[in-house]
Amino acid sequence: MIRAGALRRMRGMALRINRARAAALLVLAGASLGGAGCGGSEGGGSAGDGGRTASAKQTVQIASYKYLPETVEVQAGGSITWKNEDDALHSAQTDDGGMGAFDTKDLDLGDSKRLTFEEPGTYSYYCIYHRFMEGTVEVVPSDR
Ligand SMILES: [Cu+2]
Repeated sequence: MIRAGALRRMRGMALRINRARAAALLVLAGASLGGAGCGGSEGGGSAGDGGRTASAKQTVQIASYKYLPETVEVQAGGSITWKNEDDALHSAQTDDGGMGAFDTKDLDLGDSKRLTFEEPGTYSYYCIYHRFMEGTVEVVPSDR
């Protein structure tokens, strides 16, 4: 009888722990959903949270014949600055004519060029001098 009772108590405890864990997971899930809603498409009007999904201002470093980061996300209406930290001439440009086409033109060591992006979309770009250098700009709709 004593053993059976102890067993029941242990089972009860295990059940309570599982319930507590499930509740904690639900709370976590709710929190992350809430966070996404804040910075996402709903756009509740809190300007401070706007930077959570994509910043209005980004910087891409050019170093060791690479764009860093290779993919950069910016809000529509925001800007990206390319800064050349290589001792070689580089550029960042899309093929001509496409929607959202851009071109930083020549960037020498220490040069930087800031471009503004208005049209949401994904744009692949490259360096005119080193075609293996490739990067991507993702312009996401502004929530303002
Ligand atoms: Cu280059």
